[in-house]
Amino acid sequence: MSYGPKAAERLANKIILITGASAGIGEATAKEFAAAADGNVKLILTARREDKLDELSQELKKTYPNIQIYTVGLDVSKTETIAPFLDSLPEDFADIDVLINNAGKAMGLDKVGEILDEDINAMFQTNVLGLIAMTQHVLKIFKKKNSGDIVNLGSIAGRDPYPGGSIYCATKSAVKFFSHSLRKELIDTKIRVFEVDPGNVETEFSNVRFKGDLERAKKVYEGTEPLYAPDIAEIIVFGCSRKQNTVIAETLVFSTNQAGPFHIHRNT
Ligand code: 8X3
Repeated sequence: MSYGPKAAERLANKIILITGASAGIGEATAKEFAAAADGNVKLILTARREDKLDELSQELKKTYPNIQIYTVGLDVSKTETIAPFLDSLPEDFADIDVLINNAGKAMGLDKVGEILDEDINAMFQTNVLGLIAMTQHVLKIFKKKNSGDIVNLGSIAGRDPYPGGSIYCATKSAVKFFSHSLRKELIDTKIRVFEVDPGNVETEFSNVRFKGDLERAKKVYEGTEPLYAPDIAEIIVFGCSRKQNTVIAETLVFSTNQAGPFHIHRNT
């Protein structure tokens, strides 16, 4: 999609760090930034699966020979690795302009009392503690130059909690309140904080939630036309390519046939 010449100008030469960039919304966001700026950006792509990042990097470089990409294997849940990762960025990539805090996951739909400790820890470590740690470190860079964009991926789950989602919903409401507190703290700066809250997006999300049970994952989207990763990527890039005086503070995004976590019309 084209956001027009003004958007391309506003994005030109930006250094954009995306977490969870190996698939889904992260990968789509990398592609969307590249397209919107016609390759005139520097992308720092991070995720646990480095091979996937390399594939994405090759693909983007083929389409946009001018694009600059730096890929790093990073698991944001290992919060102690975040500062060393930022410190080791090549000089050309060190002065980050945009942070897309995308890495996140849901594990299971178990009721309270039956939730595995490892699932609780995994969700909080990645969705909350990883996001907070990354933000704290990158914010130092943004404060020095009094500019920068932080996009936090929330969820409908952070607004409308549902049975079986207690931990995931708690992590996403934590993202919401962290984001809004941060925006208030930064009121006297030019640093922008965006929160994007998707509903059902057909990605690896449900495969991960149901731990590889693909049949169960497929059922989440059965009979619906869900959102796809590029639909959310467009909204992220639209936000980051607005004029400096504008912040799209929060965005709730459903597919046309969804109105709540389980309020979904299905053609079945
Ligand atoms: C994903 C949306 O409704 O499965 O963040 O929690 S939901």
